Amino acid sequence: MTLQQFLNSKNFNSEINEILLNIESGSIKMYEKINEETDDIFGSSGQKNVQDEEVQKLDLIANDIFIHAFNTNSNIAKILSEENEDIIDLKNNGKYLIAMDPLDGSSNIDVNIPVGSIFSILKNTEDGFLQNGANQKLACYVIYGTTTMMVFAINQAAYGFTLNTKNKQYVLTHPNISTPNTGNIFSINEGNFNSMEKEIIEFINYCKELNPDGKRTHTGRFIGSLVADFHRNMLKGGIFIYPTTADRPQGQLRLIYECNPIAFIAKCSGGDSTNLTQNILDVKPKNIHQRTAFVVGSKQMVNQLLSLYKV
Ligand code: AFP
Repeated sequence: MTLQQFLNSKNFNSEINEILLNIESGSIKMYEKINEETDDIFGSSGQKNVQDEEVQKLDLIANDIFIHAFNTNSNIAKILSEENEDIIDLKNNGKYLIAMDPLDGSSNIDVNIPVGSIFSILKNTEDGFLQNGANQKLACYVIYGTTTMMVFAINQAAYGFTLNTKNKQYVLTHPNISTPNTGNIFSINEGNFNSMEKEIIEFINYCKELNPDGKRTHTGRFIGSLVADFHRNMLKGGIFIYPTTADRPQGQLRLIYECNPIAFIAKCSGGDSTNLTQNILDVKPKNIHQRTAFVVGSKQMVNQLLSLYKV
């Protein structure tokens, strides 16, 4: 079943369908850029973004592609992008807001590791982008990996579509994604080990414990590309942790356009998320590029980590 056929078979509202088709067309352009054109996609653009991070050439390409894709949609009032300090006002009374990280994990482009695009869709209310993640109407990511996949969550369910690269159609390959309640994967950058909270260290040590036969109980996987790390854990069962650290006292990941959409997809597939104080989806953002500590994954593993904070 193609994405279009799937949308015809559901009764999501037509505005949501249109946004999904915008993401579809933008992501196919991204696929073509990365896999078929390959000219001028590597390396730094020489610019820094609002967070003082180096902007890669493909970051700018992705930003332009998706802004262009949404620009034509009169249902979208504003776009918030990781690559733009200010909100982009499309100057219409559209009912929806889009927050996006057009290219997550861009430091991985030059070494051929999967990257992704992340989208959060909110109603256009007077709070603007400063709404709890629980208010999201739709959350979506695209992973450009060994295959290109579009995963989205709506109405409490999560779906995955894989791009057939011959006819450039997304095909439903993962209907009603359900994440395992527990798993054996833990994903964390252990380079931060010595500046993490003691509870996180305790959890990592627990993951490294051996069973009575002397075999490992967990496996460590961290690729440094949130979408790829989350996607694997969602399908196989596991936990992703990016806590506050000495280098990143507020956390590394952005609440509105990285953590919220990923947390929403996790919830709709049966997983859970937290900033280690409260559920990520209940956090009221204070500013548009806010960072946060982020834990997401299989319910039982998230609960186990949180239980260490209660002792
Ligand atoms: P970029 O989008 O700036 O490349 O950042 C990627 C990311 O936010 C996320 O995808 C990773 O989980 C995380 O950074 C990796 O960061 P560390 O290098 O600090 O582990």
